[in-house]
Parts: sequence; structure tokens; C-alpha cells
Amino acid sequence: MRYLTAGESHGPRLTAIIEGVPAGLTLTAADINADLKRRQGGYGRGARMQIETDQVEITSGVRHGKTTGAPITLHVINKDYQKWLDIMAVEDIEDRLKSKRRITHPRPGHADLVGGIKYRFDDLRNSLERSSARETTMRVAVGAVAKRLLAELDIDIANHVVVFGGKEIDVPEGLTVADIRMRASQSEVSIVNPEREEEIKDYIDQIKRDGDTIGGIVETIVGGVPVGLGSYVQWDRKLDAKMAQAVVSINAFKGVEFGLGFQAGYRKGSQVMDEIVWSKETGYRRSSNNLGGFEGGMTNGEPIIVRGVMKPIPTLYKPLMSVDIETHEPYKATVERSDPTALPAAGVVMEAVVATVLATEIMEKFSADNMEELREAVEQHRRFVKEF
Ligand code: EPS
Repeated sequence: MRYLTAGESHGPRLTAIIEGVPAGLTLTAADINADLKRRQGGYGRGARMQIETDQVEITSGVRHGKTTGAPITLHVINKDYQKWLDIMAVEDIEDRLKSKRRITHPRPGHADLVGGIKYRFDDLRNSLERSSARETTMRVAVGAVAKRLLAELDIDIANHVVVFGGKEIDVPEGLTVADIRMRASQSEVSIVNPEREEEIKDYIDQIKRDGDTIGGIVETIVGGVPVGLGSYVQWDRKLDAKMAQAVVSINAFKGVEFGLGFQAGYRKGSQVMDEIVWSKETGYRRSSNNLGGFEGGMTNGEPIIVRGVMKPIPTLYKPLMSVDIETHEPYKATVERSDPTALPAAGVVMEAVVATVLATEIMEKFSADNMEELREAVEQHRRFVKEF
């Protein structure tokens, strides 16, 4: 399975084409819309989300509610485009109209300036439009298709915020993937500990009043993962590495860790490795999951635990200093519409990209022209692993 996304933040629409989804997967626009809605939500979202009601249109690869194995094309309309017709016009237009909302004061931390240098733009809007986190809409749409496939194979995924703008959320022990999904979905800030809800929301309000932004750390957990996805035999076949790339590719994400992650650097080997146990009912298990479900770049059957860190959104209402690209004079960065935080939404994006990497890997390992074959192959593999 592979995919591309296209579209600008204020262009007419966003598009994705996915190739390699097996035939016979039940898929409706509603499956995708549910996740698009989640991505639009969360406390701390900005004004753009009040303008948009992201809804997907599927224009290929699905017939009578089931995938056909052909490329799947997904579109989401940008309602806001109606107010940007001149600014985002495809055809050349008069200079007077072109210069509307031209950007010459790059925002520190955004792609504006480097994009402008790299592609030789005199209007940094060209960098802004494609580098905007609006693009993550399509990653969520693609991820929703991947999640549909994982669900058919009894693979369960959820995400929650574990650090919100420096505030660590104490996570109760022993929660299942389903518990985490349920608790996070009941929280406006996507946390599993309701006692911290008001404090975090007040903090976001404060940040908004200050014209500032906050990021944090999101955790994604996957249960029911088949053993042996990915491989140690070559660097680019290690599945944790592929997942790390996908997570860090999310706008504003700066780092990733699995299981204990960076904490492992502070412990002895005896306090890090997960001991191997065996029983007739479950086959091999690990008595702990410090390695987050990966050994040698391969899934070991324990839940995948992956965390990503999101920097605060760089678009600030109280802008930082920058330089005008025409005069080289110091200026305040351009003020664009922004969100004090999009961390809960970023969790939905992270869940989507993790699901996409996993679904892709599953189709790499098992025969996957159609769902029937795929289901049989995964079941047979699970039986084999249990009896090993
Ligand atoms: C976003 C859409 C954007 C921003 C935000 C996330 O829309 P607009 O630029 O029209 O307000 O709300 O993105 C950024 C702040 C950014 O710096 O990229 C979205 O759809 O998630």
C-alpha cells in the first residue's frame, strides 16, 4: 500500500490517492468522516475549524460499499477557499489582486523562509499553503482506511496525550487499548485522567490569552499485533524505524520513542529487557513491555507503544521577531490565524500514520489481493505463532 496527498490549505480541495488496499474491504465515507471529525476537535482549536466541516468524497476504488483493489481517491473540500478565490487562483491574475495577503515576514519555526529560499518564491504564501497542518486532514483520511483494515484483523489502536504543554498526565495502570480509546474520547484534551481535565483546559485558556502556543507528547498504543512484522535483516526493513519516520513526518513533530524510549538510557540492561514467558493458552509473551512491542525492528506480539513529541505551533498571535525578505529589515513575523494548541488533533493524526505504516507492513508480509485471503493468512500465522 502506498499513498500521496495533495492540496493547499486554502486551495479548493485536499486529495489523497491510495494504492494497494485489498479488494473486499467494507468502506464507507462515514468510516473516514468519523476520524476527520475527531481531527477537527479538541480544546484549543482555532477559528478555521469553525469554518470547515471536513467530509470525504470517495471518487474511485470503492463500489457498493466495498473496495475493488483499484486505487482509492479521496477528496475533502476546503470551504474557506470561497474567500480565497483570487489569492489562491490557479490562473494568472492582475498583480493588484495577486499581492493580497502576500507574505514577506516569515514565521520563525515554520517552513516559510527555507521554503522560499529553496523554491525561489517572492511570496512566502507558496511555502505556507502546502506546509500548513491542514495537510494532515488527508493523512487522517488515509489512516481511517488503514484502521478499517486493521479492525478486520482484530488489531486495535488508540492514542492519548501524556504530556500537555509540560504538564505530565498521570496514567492509571492496567488500561487496555479500548479503555484508553474510550477515556480519551470522553476528554476534550484527549487525556485518560478526568481529574486533570479542568486544569489543562484552564492552562490552554491562559496560553490563548497570552497569544502563545503549547505542544506536548502523545502516545499511540496498538493491540493484537501479529508477531514478526518488519525485519532485522536490512536497515530499511525495520518496522520501528519506518514508524519513527512516519511520526516525525507529522507537522510540528520533533521526536519519537518506543516503550521506555529515552528512559532506557538511564537504566541497566536487567531493568530494561522484557523477560520471555510461555503458556499453552497464549504461547510466548513478555512479562513486561519496556521495549514497546519491538525487538530487532520486528513486532514481538506485545502492544506497540509509541510516543511522539509535538513542538508548539509556530504561528503566534504575539509574533516573534523576523526579517523582511525584501528589505532585510527586522520585522515582527506575519500573524496568521492559529490554534493555541492542536495536540489532541495531532494525536488523531499520529494514530492515523501509525495505522497506515502497520497496514502497509501487513500487506507486505501476507497475501493481500483480497480480504478473504488476507484474513486467512493472518489467522494461519497466528496459529503458527501460538504453537511455536
Ligand atoms: C489547520 C488549518 C490551518 C490552521 C492550523 C491547522 O488553517 P488556517 O491556516 O486557515 O487557519 O488552523 O495550522 C496552523 C496553524 C499551521 O501553522 O499550520 C488544520 O486543518 O488542522
